[in-house]
Amino acid sequence: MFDKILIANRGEIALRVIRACREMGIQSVAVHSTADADAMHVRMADESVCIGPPSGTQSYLSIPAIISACEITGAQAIHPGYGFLSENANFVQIVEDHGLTFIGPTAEHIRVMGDKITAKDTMKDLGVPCVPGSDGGVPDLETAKKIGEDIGYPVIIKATAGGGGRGMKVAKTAADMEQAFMTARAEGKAAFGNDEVYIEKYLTTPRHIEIQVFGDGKGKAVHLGERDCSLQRRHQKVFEEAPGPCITPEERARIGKTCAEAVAKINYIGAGTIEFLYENGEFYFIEMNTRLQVEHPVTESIFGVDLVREQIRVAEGLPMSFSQDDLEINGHSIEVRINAEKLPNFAPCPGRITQYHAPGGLGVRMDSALYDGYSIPPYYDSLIGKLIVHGRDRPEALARLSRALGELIVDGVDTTVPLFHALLEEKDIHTGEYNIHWLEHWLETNLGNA
Ligand code: MV4
Repeated sequence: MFDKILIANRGEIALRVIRACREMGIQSVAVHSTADADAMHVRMADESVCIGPPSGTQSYLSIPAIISACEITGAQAIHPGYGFLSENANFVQIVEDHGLTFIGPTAEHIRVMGDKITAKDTMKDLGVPCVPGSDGGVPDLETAKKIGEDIGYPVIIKATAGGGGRGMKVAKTAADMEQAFMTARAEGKAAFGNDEVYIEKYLTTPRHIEIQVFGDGKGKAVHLGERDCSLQRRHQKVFEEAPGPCITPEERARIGKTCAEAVAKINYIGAGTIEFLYENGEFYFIEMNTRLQVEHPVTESIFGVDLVREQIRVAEGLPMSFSQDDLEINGHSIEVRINAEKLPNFAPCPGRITQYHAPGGLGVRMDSALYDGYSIPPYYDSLIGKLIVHGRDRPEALARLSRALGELIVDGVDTTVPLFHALLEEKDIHTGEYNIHWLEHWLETNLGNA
């Protein structure tokens, strides 16, 4: 059993992990940059260590500083949260080499899924349905053109080291192939030092549906249904919900079983998310994320489980506290991301919070590290809170979201709250009829967003 866990992160996710630790009787260690000395995660943890100057590279991403903080405090395990070092296979290796436990998957699983070509190969072999496309990497333009003719245009060229929308180029017709292929390669090389690319049929109007999986690392795994995260802007999710408004119980059971069996077969440990594009009733695998995701609370809400607690349990070698048959969906949950950003262009808006009041009441969860008088530093991402609501059904969740947004007070900086009030006036949001392009189209039409 762990007595003490170090959280290699900041903001709301650091609080999320500290809370799970406290409920389990485990001591928590916060790490922080000099810019975060007054941050809520530092106040809430049992102990804290300053690990460097403001820049993420020199603090939350500094492997020597974080390992040293473990040695100084006697923490036996590290929870990485999301972002920062959460999907860094090299970090996991170093953590283990120091006799510490990484609360998350193995370095090998992170490596395999971090390379999108090996991820897709692996999933395909495990029986997970994938987008039709090239068989592995595409070495040159000539081969790319041949594949384009074979699978038919439009196609998308993706950098294998990319993901989350970086290093992707669409070729609408054969005439676009040269430009798209060369650009995707160059972007992969420049951003990740890897120019390997692969090609897929471009799906024009899919939804983003992701399956939450969880493994014990010993061949047992479950799925916790899907989240629909189609409402995104520039590959940043803004509104997520579970269950997906367009997914039937039969579809869920089928794709969920496929995903759970796949990760069981590779002895996956901890939380994982298998991302799909969903179009015309079919699922197409695109990527797997080997971390706890920002939007995990919507899954927790409908299944009534604590995913962080389970992560810690399996990292300790304990079994998960539930099996597939124990998992039953109760109602509907929606999360909105409250960012310190100024509309219409979502410009980051750091600054001092003059007043903060969190909403409450039945079915309302506010995960945030804000407090009255807190100054949001300009060095990190702009997520300042997640409002998660739960209702017996989707209409009740939407009504509760509107009510809770009305109670929320964040004064002193601009936030994305007005966006959500406006979205809740939209018929398509109430009917659930949206796809991955809906939000960007809406922003252009309604806010004149670039
Ligand atoms: C695609 C696609 C259409 N067809 N792949 C964007 C991020 C990365 N995770 C995968 N992405 C896409 N891959 C094929 N074969 C469209 C996207 C895409 C997208 C996906 C999910 C959510 C929002 C998106 C916005 C634009 C493009």
